[in-house]
Formats: sequence, C-alpha cells, structure tokens
Amino acid sequence: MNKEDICILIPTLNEGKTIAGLVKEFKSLGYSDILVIDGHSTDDTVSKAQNAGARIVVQSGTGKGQAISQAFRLLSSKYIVMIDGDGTYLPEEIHKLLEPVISGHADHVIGNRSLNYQKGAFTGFNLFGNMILNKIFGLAYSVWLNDILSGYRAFNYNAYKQIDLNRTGFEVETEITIECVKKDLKIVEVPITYLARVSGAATKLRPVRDGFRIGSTIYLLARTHNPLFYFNLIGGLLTITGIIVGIYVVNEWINNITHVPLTIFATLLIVTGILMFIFAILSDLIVSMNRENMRIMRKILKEIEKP
Ligand SMILES: Nc1nc2c(ncn2[C@@H]2O[C@H](COP(=O)(O)OP(=O)(O)O)[C@@H](O)[C@H]2O)c(=O)[nH]1
Ligand SMILES: [Mg+2]
Repeated sequence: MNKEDICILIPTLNEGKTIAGLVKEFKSLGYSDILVIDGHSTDDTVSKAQNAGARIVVQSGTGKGQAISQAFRLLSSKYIVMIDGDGTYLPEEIHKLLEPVISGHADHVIGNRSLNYQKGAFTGFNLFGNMILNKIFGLAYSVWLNDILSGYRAFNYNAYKQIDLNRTGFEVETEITIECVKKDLKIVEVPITYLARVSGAATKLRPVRDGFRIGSTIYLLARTHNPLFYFNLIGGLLTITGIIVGIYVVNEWINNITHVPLTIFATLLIVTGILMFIFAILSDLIVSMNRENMRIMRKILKEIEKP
C-alpha cells in the first residue's frame, strides 16, 4: 500500500479542541495528504489544522453534506478516508477501513460503531434512532447494514466519483450509502471503536430534527430504487384510512344516519390508495428495466476502459 495514494478527508465545524491532535496522529502514521474542509468555523479550527500540517479548504456553502460533496469533486486521489474532526474515531484503526478497498473487496467501507463504543458515546435515544433508521434502510433498499450513519468511511476513486450528493446536512452519510446501493457499488462494514466527544465540544447534530430528515431521505430516495416500498406505503396508508372512515360510515348508515360527504371522502381515499398500488407495479417495471440497462452500460464502460 502506498500511503501517498490516500487522502484523509476531515469535515470540521468548530473542532478546535481536537483537530490538531487528529491531524498530527495521521501524520505520524505516515499519511501526508490531509484535507480539512471547514464549514466557516468561528473558533481556531483552521489555524490549528494548518499548523498541524493539513491542507485547508473552506467550503463554499453550509452543512456537512455540501462540504463532502465539494471535497469529492475537488479530490483526485486513488482512495479517500473520511473521518469526523471531533476525535470520536481512532486514526490507528484506518487500516481496517482501507484493507477491503485496497484488496478490491469493496468500493466503499463503513466503520461500524455498534459493536464497540465507549460509555457516553451514544445516548439511549441515539442508539434507538440508529437502530430504527438502519432497519428502515434495510426495508427500503434490501441491504441490511448496522451503521449507515457512521462518519468513518473509505472509498475508492470509482466510488467517490460516482456518488452524487444533493442533500446538504447530516443526511450525507445516508445519501452516500444509498448512492452506493443504487450504483451497484460494493459496500463492506468493518467493526471500529467509537469514543465519546471530549467534554465541552458539543455535537452539531440535533437528534430529533436530523433523525427526521435522515428518515425522510431514506424514504424519498427509495422512489427510484424500490418503488414498491415507496408507493405501497402511501397506498397502504390511504387505503387503511379509507377503510376506517368507511367502517364508520357504514355503521352509521345501519343506524339510519347518512353521511354523504364522508362517504365520498372514504371512497376517494380507497380509490387513490388502489391507484398507488398500480403506480407501484408500473414504476417497479420501469425501474427494473432501467437497472438492467445501467448494468449493461457499466459493463460496456468497464470493457472500454480496460487497458
Ligand atoms: N465542513 C463542515 N463540517 C461540519 C458541519 N457540521 C458538522 N461538521 C463536522 O462533521 C463532523 C460530524 O459532526 P458531529 O457534530 O460530530 O455529528 P455527530 O458525529 O453525528 O455527532 C464533525 O467533524 C463536525 O465538525 C458543516 O456544516 N460543515
Ligand atoms: Mg461526531
């Protein structure tokens, strides 16, 4: 392995307490290409990173997602290892992430924090939320992972150049994982250690708001991958609501009370629900055919690119 081929990518927003130590640790492990992409920190993150020997780019927009997307476009190294700047991941575990991409077993590696975490690294709410989001992800994409939200990840060139990121915030890890599934890139999870943040350095993640955004990203992006899941969920909700209203209407009608507008409403709900089931089948057909075509195209591209 040539360490010159690897770029360490660190997104930061006010991580002055930890960034210098992190950069120095990577340097001492022999990694010289370290890019800190900063989100307009108001503390001394930038100067500390610079003094420790990192290359600095201040992101053009805001949000972790925009930062990563900008960095992916900017970089051209053979491999990227992405890591949070908050000192919650261990630089010395980098080989665990690199091994599968370098040996060609994976295009993208996710460091799975769920097996080994320090007390206080996750709140109970975090753990529960992560579990639910990983399960929803599995249902929507049929790929069962343990830690789609991890911030310690590795990519080969082919992977990070294909990944298209449109969300700007903390949905970035989710969107990366979804893009890999959609583009047939091979994902491997490896167990890593997760530490608690140092005291006084607060997370920028707001669990309820960001959890909701991540959940809706998983759902909304499933439309072009698993339309059966996407449309059947809407169809199911509409039909069930329609049936509940319908039962009430019929029950009242048996007792000689007629609700005309409510009857129309129940019928509309059920009809729209059934329409969604039909959409689901049609879209699934389109998506399957498109997937087949994309596979063939990727195969042809690979053949052309062969030396
Ligand atoms: N460039 C950039 N980095 C960010 C932004 N928001 C958060 N980060 C960094 O992204 C990493 C993960 O954020 P963090 O608050 O630790 O989220 P958590 O790990 O989910 O608790 C940290 O290194 C943050 O400094 C942002 O808007 N821009
Ligand atoms: Mg963090």
